[in-house]
Amino acid sequence: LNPYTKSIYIEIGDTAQEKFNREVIDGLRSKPKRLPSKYFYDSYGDQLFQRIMAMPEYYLTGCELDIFSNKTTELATILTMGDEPFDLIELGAGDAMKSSYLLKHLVTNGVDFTYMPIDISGNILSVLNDKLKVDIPQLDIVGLEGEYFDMLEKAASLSSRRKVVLFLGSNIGNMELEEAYDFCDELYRKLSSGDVLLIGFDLKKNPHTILDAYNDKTGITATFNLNLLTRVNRELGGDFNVKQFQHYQTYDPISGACRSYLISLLNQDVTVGDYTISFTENEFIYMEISQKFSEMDIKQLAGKSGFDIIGEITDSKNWFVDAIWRV
Ligand code: AVI
Repeated sequence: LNPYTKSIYIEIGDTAQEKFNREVIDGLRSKPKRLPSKYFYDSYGDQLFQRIMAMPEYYLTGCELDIFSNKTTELATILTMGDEPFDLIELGAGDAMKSSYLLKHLVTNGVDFTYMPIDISGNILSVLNDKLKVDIPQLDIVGLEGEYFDMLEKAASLSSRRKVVLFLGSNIGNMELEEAYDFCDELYRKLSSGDVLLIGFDLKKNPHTILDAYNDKTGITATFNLNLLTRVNRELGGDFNVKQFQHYQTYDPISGACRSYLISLLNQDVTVGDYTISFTENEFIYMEISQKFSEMDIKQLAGKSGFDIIGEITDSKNWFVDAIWRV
């Protein structure tokens, strides 16, 4: 992009589809090639991720579920901090499988709060709304459809109550470390003094356990990665031959980076819209990072972005932590 084109983008504003197109083309034209994993989640990608979460190797969901279902009172005590009413905002709520334990507990105990799930998908929000209306009829719920930070501002404009923000599932791990720092920084700036963030981190552990979670023998994770090529074909006029790419997963115990790649199995040209992208045999596309953290990594992230650490709840295996930070 030359600066002139850039300013036009800013002036007109990208639609979601234009942004997807721009990020895919930029990624495929960069060296090394890469694709943003945030685009994994079309409707088939959503289904595949549900299947990943149900796989025995993918321990993350079970660990955080253990925290939410068995340490609910502890969680509620730290988050509510007395009787003051608050807004409970969940970033990327999905089906709220884990948080619904907390929601039920709070409602049963007569706590005054509004649940505000934020999701980019209006469809997911309406399914969630219908489900929660049945499961927890007394719950006060306001769904916010859009990007996290835009919707956080919206939430602040709707009410001046204290905010408790949930960011679960080690979604923070899908950001490069720099991005994770920027993200926490921005979150800190969007919140007010006394607001609380509960953020899930997958911890460093036996490298085999981690690698197996992302390299399942059934090939669901491989299909999850390859599905982005299919999505590019369908939505951006691409002609990837998915059979000519192979999923490759790595985990580095020193940095804690668990990374996925798609390897081109031969020399090939791929067309996406107006662009032709050439691959050499064995060239890779870097697809996703799922960063794993040490206690020290987490402390540094909180400290650098300005948060005070007020609590930490781990699962029974000590594999996953929900950290509680305050502004
Ligand atoms: C959503 N996110 C936290 C998942 C993870 O563990 O990084 C996405 C995922 N990628 C492959 N398997 C699961």
